[in-house]
Amino acid sequence: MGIVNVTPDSFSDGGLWLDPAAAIAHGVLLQSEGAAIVDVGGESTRPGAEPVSEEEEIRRVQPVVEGLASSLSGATISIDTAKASVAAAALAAGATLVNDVTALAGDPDMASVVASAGCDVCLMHMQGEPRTMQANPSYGDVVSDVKAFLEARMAAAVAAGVSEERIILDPGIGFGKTVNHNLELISRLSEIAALGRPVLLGTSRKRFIGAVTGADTADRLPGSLASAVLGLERGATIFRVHDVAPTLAALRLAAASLRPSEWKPEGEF
Ligand code: HH2
Repeated sequence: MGIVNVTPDSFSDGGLWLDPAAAIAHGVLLQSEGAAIVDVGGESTRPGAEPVSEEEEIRRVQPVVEGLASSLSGATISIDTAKASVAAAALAAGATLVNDVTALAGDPDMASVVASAGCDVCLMHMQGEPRTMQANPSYGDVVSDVKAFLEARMAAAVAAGVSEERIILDPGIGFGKTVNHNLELISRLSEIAALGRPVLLGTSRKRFIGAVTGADTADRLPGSLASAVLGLERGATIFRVHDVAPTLAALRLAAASLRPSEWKPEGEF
């Protein structure tokens, strides 16, 4: 999953793809590098980010989703939003996956938008809300707490009419978590994978990588690759990343080493 942030303030690429044509071109590039999913977001969720109105968010993402729908061949378009109206506009414009960092709990209308569209949905764990989530994150056992939350949100989604086979789960790296919480979640990701749904891991360039390696945002690719490889080994199957080509290369090598008998030349990952 390649990231296209149509925002002025995203933590690593804010302002780069605000122009719809530039955002569309970037999504096309990410697909050419091997992304199977292109995730379009119009509101930054970085710690401390200010909320964006729904009109402004739709204004940012709708032309990009529309443009990608006619420019991408075969890749899934994902909309990264917590707002039902934004999700509905993006689904109408060609998106088929709703990536909701509030796991359908942020907007009372989101579950019904997803259920009636019959689209795929990613349910992510977050403690608190972006403006304040890094103030003092605390858990009993972070992995058990995140797992219980995801299980409950999955049950709520199914109760609202979302089919279970459409659900992707995400521990929400960096969302209301200390460095240690993030490391623990990666280390024990298999416990989340045991819920039986595909697991999405979003570690790309995040702050905990800087804390461990000392690298600034622009220099966090090596740490991002290490976390993706570890995540693969522990059951993640979708990787939300800024740097698609190097991530795919690292995952290909890791996957081939984990299952040598399944590796074939020219094989699709
Ligand atoms: N992380 C970010 C945004 N959306 N969605 C999912 N499912 N999982 C994540 O880990 C995740 C996410 C934050 O990263 P980014 O989009 O690069 O920055 P920003 O929120 O500042 O736009």
